[in-house]
Amino acid sequence: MITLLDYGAGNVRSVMNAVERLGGTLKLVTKPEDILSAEKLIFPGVGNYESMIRILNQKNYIKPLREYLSADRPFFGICLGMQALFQGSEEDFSGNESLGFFKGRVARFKTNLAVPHMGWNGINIKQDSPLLKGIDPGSRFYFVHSYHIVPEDPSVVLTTTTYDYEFTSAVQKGNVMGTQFHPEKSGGIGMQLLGNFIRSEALHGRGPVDIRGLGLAKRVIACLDVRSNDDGDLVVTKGDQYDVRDKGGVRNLGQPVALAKRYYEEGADEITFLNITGFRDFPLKDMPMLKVLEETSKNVFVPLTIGGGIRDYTDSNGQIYSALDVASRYFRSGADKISIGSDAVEVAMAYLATGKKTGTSAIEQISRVYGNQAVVISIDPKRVWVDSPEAAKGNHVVQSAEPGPEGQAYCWYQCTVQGGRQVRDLDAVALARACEALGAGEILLNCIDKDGTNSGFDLDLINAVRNAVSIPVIASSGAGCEAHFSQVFERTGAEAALAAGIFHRKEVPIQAVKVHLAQRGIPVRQG
Ligand code: 1PR
Repeated sequence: MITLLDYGAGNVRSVMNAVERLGGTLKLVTKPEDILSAEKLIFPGVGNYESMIRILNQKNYIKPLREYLSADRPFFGICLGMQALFQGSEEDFSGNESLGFFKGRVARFKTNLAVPHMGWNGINIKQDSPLLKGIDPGSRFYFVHSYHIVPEDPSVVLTTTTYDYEFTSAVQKGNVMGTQFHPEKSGGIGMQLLGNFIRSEALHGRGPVDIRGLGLAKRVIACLDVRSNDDGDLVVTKGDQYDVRDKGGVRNLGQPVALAKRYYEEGADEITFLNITGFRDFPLKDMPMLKVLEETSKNVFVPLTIGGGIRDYTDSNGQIYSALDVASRYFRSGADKISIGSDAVEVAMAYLATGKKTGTSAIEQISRVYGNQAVVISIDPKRVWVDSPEAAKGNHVVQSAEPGPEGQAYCWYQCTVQGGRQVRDLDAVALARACEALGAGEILLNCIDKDGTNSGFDLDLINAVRNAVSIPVIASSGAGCEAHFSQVFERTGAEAALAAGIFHRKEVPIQAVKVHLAQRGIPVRQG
C-alpha cells in the first residue's frame, strides 16, 4: 500500500500510473491523519516551491509530516517533494515553514547554460543504497528544474549530477529519501528505481561509494499534430508548410494514443501533442485531448507536452475560464508541460507595447502555479524576404544561406497565430525574449517554410532565437534524415530536436537518429 501526497499542483497522474503499473495499491492523502497512517509515503511535487509550502501549511500537513519523517518511516520525495525536506528555498519569500528534515537550502542554478535544467542526465552514485539496486551507472534520468538542493551534511548525498557544476540530485537518510529527477518520467530505468522503493523491505543505505555517471543528453522529441478529420475522428495529421489536407481531406497518419505508445517504445525522449485546431475549439467543452492524455499516460513514462487552445475563454453562457483552468485540467490528465502558441503572441505584443507585466496573462498565471518549466511557447514563424537589413528595421534580420524567391539575401521571421492563418507585426526573436521575461521555461521553435519539407532545420532561425534567450530551445520543422539532427546539434545550441513526418511515415526510426547522433559523439539517451 502506497500513500500519495497530492497537494493539488502538477502531474500526479503519472506517479499514480507508475505505482499501479508496478503493482502497488494507492491511497491518496485527503486529511492530515492519512499521513501518519501511511505504510510508505510518496510526495511528488512539481511547480513553485512557495506555493507548495503555502498549501502544505494551509492543509495542516507540516506537523504530521515532521512526525512521520522523524520516526524514520519510508518516504520518497520527488523533485519539489524532495526540496520540501530542506529548510527553505531561494524561490520562497513567504517565510512559511518548510519541513526542515535535512539541514540546508534550495538554491537557483547559477550557470550560463540554459535554465531550467531540462532533459535526461546521468547520476554519480555516492551511497550504496537498495533504492539504486539494478540501476546501471550509465543510466540517465529525466530532470526538469531551475533550483537544486544544497545539503549541509555530505553523508546524506545519495547521488550528484553534473550540469555545468556538480549538484546533489538525490538524498537519503535511513528510510527518508528523495530525487530531484522524475523516476515516473524516466522510462524503464525510472520504473526500476520506483519499484525498488515500493517493493524493498529494507531501504537503509550501506555506506559510501563513488561511481561516476554520464552527462546531459540532447533530446529527440516526437510530435503529434492532432485534429478531427472530416468524419469527426481525432487523428494524427501532418502538413506541408501547415497545410494538412490532401486532395481536400485531412491526412490521417494514425491514432494519437497508439502512436504515442509506439514512439515511447521506440525511445522518444519526450512526446508532444499539438491540438492544431485548438484556437477555434474550447478544450474543456469537448474533451478529446484530455482523454488522449489520460490514456497515453497509462503506458508512456516520458514527459508529455500538450498544446492548442490554451487561453482565457468565455463560453456561450458567459462563464469565464482562465488559461490556468484549462492548463490545470491538462496537468491533471497527465501532461507535464503545456504549450502556448497564438495567445503567447498576443500577450507578448501587449507586453512589448506597454513594457508592463499584468500578472494575469496565461504565461504568468500558469508559470506562477506550475513553475516556468511547465510553460512552453510554440512559435510558428514565416520567413519575410528582404533585399537588405535596412528594409526590415526593428526586426532580427539574418543573411540566409539560400536566397529568397526573388534572389533576396536576407530574411526575418514573422510571428503568426492560428496555425499560420494570420500574421502579426512581431519578430520571432522578440517574441521568444518577451515570453522568457514573462515566465516561459522553454521554446518550441517551428518554421512554417520548413515544416514538412524534409529539407533540414532552419539553422539561422534556431541560432537567432537560441542566442537571444537563456531557456532551452527545441528545434522543429524540416527534419528529413538522421544527418539533419546532428547538423542541428553541431551547428546550433538547441537542447532538443523535434520531428513529425519522418517518424509517422516510418521513413527514419527514432533509434536510427539516436545511433547516428551517438556515432557523431553527441550524447543521447539509449533505451
Ligand atoms: O495557437 O495555442 O492554439 O496552439 C496551436 C498549436 O498547433 C501551435 O503549437 C501550432 O504550432 C500548432 N499548429 C497549428 N496549425 C498547425 C498545422 O500544421 N496546420 N502544427 C500546427 C504545427 C508544427 C510542428 C511540426 C513540426 C515538425 N506543427 O510541431 O510537428 O514542424 O514537422 P516535420 O518534422 O514533419 O517537418 P495555439
